[in-house]
Amino acid sequence: MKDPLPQTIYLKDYQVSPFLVDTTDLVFDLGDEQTRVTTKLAVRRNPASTDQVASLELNSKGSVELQWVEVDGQRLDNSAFSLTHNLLILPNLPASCVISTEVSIQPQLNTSMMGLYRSRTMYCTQCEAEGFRRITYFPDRPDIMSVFTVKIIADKVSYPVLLSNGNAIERADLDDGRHTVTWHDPFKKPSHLFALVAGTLSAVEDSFTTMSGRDIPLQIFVEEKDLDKCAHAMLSLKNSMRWDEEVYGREYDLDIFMIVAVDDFNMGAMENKGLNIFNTSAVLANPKTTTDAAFLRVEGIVAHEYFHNWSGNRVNVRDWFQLSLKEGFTVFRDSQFSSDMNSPTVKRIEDVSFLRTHQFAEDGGPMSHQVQPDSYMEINNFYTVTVYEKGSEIVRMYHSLLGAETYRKGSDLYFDRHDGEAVTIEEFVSAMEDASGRDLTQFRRWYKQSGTPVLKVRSAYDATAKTFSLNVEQSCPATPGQSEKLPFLIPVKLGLVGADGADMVLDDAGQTEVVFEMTEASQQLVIENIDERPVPSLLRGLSAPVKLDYPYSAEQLAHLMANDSDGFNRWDASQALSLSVLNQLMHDSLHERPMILDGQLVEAYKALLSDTSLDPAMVALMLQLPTEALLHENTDIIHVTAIHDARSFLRTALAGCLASQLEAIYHHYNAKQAYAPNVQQMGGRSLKNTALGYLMLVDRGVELAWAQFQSADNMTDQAAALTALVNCPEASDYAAKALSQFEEQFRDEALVMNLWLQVQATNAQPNGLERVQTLMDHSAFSMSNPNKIRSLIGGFANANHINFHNPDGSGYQFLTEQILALNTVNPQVAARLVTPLTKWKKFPEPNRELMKQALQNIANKPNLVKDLQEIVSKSL
Ligand code: B3K
Ligand code: ZN
Repeated sequence: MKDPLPQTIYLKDYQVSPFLVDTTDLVFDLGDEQTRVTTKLAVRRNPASTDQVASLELNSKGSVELQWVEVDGQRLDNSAFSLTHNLLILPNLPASCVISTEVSIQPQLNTSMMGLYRSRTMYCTQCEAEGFRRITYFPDRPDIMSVFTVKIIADKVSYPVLLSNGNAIERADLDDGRHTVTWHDPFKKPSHLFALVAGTLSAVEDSFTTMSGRDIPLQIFVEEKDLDKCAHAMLSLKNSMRWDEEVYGREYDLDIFMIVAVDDFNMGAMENKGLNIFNTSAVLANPKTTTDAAFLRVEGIVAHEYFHNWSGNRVNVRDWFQLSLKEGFTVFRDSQFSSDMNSPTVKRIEDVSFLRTHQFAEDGGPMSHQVQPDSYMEINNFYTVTVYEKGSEIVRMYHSLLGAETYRKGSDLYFDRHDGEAVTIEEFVSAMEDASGRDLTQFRRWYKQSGTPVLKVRSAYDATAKTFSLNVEQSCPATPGQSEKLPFLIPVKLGLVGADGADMVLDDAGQTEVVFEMTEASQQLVIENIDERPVPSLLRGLSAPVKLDYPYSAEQLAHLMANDSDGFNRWDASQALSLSVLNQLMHDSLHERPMILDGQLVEAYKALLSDTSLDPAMVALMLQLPTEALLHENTDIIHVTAIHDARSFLRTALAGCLASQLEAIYHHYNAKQAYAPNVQQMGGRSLKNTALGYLMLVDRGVELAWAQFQSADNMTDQAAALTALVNCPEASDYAAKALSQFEEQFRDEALVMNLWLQVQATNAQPNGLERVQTLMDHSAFSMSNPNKIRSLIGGFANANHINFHNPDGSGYQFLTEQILALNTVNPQVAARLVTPLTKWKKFPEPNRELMKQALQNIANKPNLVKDLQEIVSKSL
């Protein structure tokens, strides 16, 4: 029999907690068999609650076993409270009292990686969203904020380092070989920001002097073997601390800041107060083992978690429907930081590519939801690209609508007003309104209407009146639960590019770029004194998270590609031009017509490659054709093979036409220099390796790739060469040699071996599934490590489309088996793996039915966790 659907939680049902918790005192006695946790909560009735006789409800989950409970020191007998499988209910409490409990838990058996669990030799925690209830009985909701004091007791030899939030206030050795450390965090915090770590860890130490002159020790704790991989994270941390002071006026508050790296972690990292816990993949970096992309990821995640200290910790969320209040805001803050540290245009292109590929796809599928959802079944399913990335786009729009200065006034007001509170998205909007004096009523729709709006723009040039008019219409497709949408406030940043390639003057003030604020379903913008028909450069920098529909000709796109003063739109024109070519090729492939290379695109690329004034990073990005994943998002019906064949054809044909230019570029940027992860070098490596990818297709690359693989002194070049060889049908001998050499060289480097798994998982040559299945038995793989699952199984299902979507259904069956194997073991990782199957409605038969069947098979599993039940039931 099918399990009933889990309960849905609604935003409209939010009620303040009947009790507040002023202080939380915890004692952890860590043992191999049992861990004992005693909890002392100073509680009082909440004056804001309308129910002053309510019982106190404390949450639990998993293997929390209650030993006893006391009220004001009096042990309660079993009739004085009730215990359900996940609640301890205490009736008839006085106005204020101290509740004490003791529980036993078994972190060594906890595979969910929520609550207290073990990663290799250490204990660590992850409490957001609802992990704290796996540790002890507690009112586990973000609006309960209290001052924590935490005493940890553990064996001194196995766990010499004992960490929690705040400052260490007491250390002592016990007679029996154990020791204790007590931590006190002076800032009130919600339970999801609690952290504990115990293990044998080594630390890299540094310090930072804050704007008010306080010296803050900084520590990054890792296993000893990884001490040589912390310098980049430390530098990123110091840069983040300085940047947040300079750009947002935010100073660090505690007396110490710590980061701990753990191997087994469900996501990138977690912003626990003063004690951030990181996935090793998001903190460790060293040129020999880490690619440029991973260096940038480390910098961005270190910054993101640090920035949460204000946007999330000092000002917290009232309930989980407000998640984007901290996540969207913090993603925007980290993207501003990464732009300032590196190339703003490159960063914007990467962010928009990610948004279009993943968030637009989510918004167009069955899991489409608002940035502030109305309901959820399992909150962990809502840590999504919509909440994070679209949420960040919304904050970005405040920045562009209000201007940097007023935006800063708004953020200052928000932080000052709500310091120490748990608030809602509405409070953020109000702060922006009050700081700017603007009415943002219509703008609020961005939070409550799901779906990706489409901006349809048509233009007309009147040579006699010398006017250029833009007729703009906005619409937003129906999404689950929302058939009709009201118009959004859409900032459309635009310029007009003349025949000479220069931006035209748009108004009397001499501006060459304006932000047109679209508020109606349909509007007209007339620009006067325009002497010739321009090419409009629309939505510069993607000024709003919308899709643009404008009938550009290939000539116009080539013109923008060569001339647009907005670097982002220059790249976007290259994407639009190649996209239109790919669409035609796809069509030809589908109808078994010969595919023919478009001359305009070749000419545009030739011009691009001859323009020596361009940033190599930009040239690389413009040369990279839209990915198959983006093509899937961009089409109504996903013809996997036609898409794959069209893209392969175009890459090969371009490689043939551009070979000598690409070869010259390759050699130019292959000049030896000492590796540094800086913008300039990264751009050169990116272009060189993009050129290598093309040269592999025309017989010119294999020897180059093999030589590069052998001589590389850094992981960016070595991994690019390995990927090139593995994906090249003519290089199978070299590929096999490179794979085994790589394995030999890096068998002790878990993160590098994950890359090794991923390169093979995404190899698009035939028999992909067999290769993945073989790798499942390799010692570098483990079903209990989320990074390895993401690299091998996730890599295959999300990025090896031609193999995963094999029309015999074998890819779907394989994925279903892995999801079900993870069902109760690690629900969060299992739920993330379902995403590719949720898109079944966009596929033609037989894939459509096979994908649907796979979802059905998951749905039919008895004891399906609610994480999976929610996604599967909403997708079917
Ligand atoms: N706030 C955490 C995410 C927690 C995810 C829980 N499933 C990391 C971050 O966004 O910084
Ligand atoms: Zn975050």
